[in-house]
Amino acid sequence: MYLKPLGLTDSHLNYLNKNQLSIDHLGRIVKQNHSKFTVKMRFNDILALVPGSLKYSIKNQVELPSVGDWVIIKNKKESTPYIKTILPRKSIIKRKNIYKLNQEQAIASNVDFGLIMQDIKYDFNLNRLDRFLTICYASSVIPIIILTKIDLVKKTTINTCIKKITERFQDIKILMLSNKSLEGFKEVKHYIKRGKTYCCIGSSGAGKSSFINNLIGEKVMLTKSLRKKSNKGQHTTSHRELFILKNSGILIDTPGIRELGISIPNYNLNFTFKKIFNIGRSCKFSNCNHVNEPNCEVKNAVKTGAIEQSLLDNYHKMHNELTMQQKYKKIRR
Ligand SMILES: Nc1nc2c(ncn2[C@@H]2O[C@H](COP(=O)(O)OP(=O)(O)OP(=O)(O)O)[C@@H](O)[C@H]2O)c(=O)[nH]1
Ligand SMILES: [Mg+2]
Ligand SMILES: [Zn+2]
Repeated sequence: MYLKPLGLTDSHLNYLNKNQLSIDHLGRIVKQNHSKFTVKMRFNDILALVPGSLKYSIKNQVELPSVGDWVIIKNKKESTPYIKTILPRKSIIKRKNIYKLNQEQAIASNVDFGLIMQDIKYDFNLNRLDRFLTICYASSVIPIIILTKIDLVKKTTINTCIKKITERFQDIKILMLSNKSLEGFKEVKHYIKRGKTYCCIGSSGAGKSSFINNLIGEKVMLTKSLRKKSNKGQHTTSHRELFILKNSGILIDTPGIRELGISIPNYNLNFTFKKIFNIGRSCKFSNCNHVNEPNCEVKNAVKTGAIEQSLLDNYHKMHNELTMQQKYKKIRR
């Protein structure tokens, strides 16, 4: 197989040229299972390991190879192929490592679009959208919101949800679909472009794996019904995997995220909370926290209804979380 459908670009070829490397050693990680990586190369797939030298030379877990990375493989024809180098990443979707709090964890690399998926019936939540959007913006990934399971709700519910999202975020594409009736797939397919990489993120049970199965037209990922009592997903997908759609884009499935720890510098919140950021520029103090400072235009906007109280509340919550994290990082240094 040639590498173009896998997302190969001129920048990868330039890197090879500059470093006098052969394209025969280049591949893209399509699957990770513990310490083993499946790497798609020009003519075949190989199973590669990460050598100790790479593991011990890194400062942060996020520097370890992840699904979506372009890598150089050594010992390709021998029994122990290994990942020698990771090519510079165009983007990296990452989250807080829930086991090592001062570290980050890569979800997927070299992603162009983040498909934020929410089950419209049981999972619709604006505050959670804020978090997923922040992850996308902090990763240099363009977000697209996909509401799933529209077969389970009335048209009026769909319209209300769309209205709530568009009131909060003005310039984000919103798509909706049903994995059961396949309504909405025609439009979704229109947004999936050849050679571009799309990463599905969202809570467990949102329908990420069902979506990928439907796009591929075959059951490549296992799916499971929601838990009866809580209507929450069962954390069915436990690994990340990349799929190439025929004559179309590249899709990455990820496990549903349990605790959405964000791990980014504060300024990135300005993209998610653009409304607050724009109005906040007129506050009396340039470093206004919009809590109880005098002449705070953001607080005024809440009074007039131009900014929703719930938006400001979530901004404060996420802002405080990030500030605490920065302090914690400084202490650990
Ligand atoms: N009615 C309906 N059910 C859906 C839809 N999409 C997914 N489901 C069901 O919801 C359940 C969870 O779907 P999955 O595709 O496994 O969800 P997931 O996001 O991959 O979940 P994790 O792998 O746990 O993160 C399954 O029983 C699906 O059949 C939809 O559009 N409509
Ligand atoms: Mg899944
Ligand atoms: Zn203010």
